[in-house]
Amino acid sequence: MITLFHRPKSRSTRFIFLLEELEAPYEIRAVSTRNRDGTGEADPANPHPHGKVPVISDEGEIVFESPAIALYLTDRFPKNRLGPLAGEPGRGRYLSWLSYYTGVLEPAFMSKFMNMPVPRGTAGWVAVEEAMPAVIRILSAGPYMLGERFSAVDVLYGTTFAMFAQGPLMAKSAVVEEYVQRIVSRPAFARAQARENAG
Ligand SMILES: N[C@@H](CCC(=O)N[C@@H](CS)C(=O)NCC(=O)O)C(=O)O
Repeated sequence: MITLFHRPKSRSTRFIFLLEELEAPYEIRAVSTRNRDGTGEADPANPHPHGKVPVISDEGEIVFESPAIALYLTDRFPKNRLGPLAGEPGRGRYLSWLSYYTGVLEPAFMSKFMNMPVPRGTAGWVAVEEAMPAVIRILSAGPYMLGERFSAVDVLYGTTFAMFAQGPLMAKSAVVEEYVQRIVSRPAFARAQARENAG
């Protein structure tokens, strides 16, 4: 049984979506976190080193950080083939785009949000204006980040773009909007929303 340490409407929400896609046995453990305005407190029961969510526990095996959780879960519950396993074709591409999510894409959005230039040659990430064309090139060639197959990478990217595509952080793109529609129209996405709203 997987325990998801969760705060509603946060980065942990997408892991309800992934767990639904995987048809994995899970329970949700609601925790508090600190908020952007300085209010709130980390829950002492949350094993994340900074009291953040998401975190999962697999019978005591703790995993934190979104790409690590995605990889752990798709390896652990391979039935629905949500990520190529070690030795399978596409594994390299899978690991690369998972890592790119927190190594490049999130910092790119955060730099833009904070109006911070990204120093070429020093920062490990690039500006949104460089990252998004690379992602759009991939999505123009196939419906999903790994090509024909939906994967856990799409859970991360699709839910992120669903949040940003209508805002000032991202240039409008029909390719991205169609991609978001493909992701949010999945039955597991609706089940996850219902599960979250049920509390
Ligand atoms: N790098 C982490 C980021 C996790 C994160 O920042 N989560 C936010 C919620 S969306 C949080 O827990 N914030 C509370 C805090 O910063 O103390 C991941 O991708 O899993």
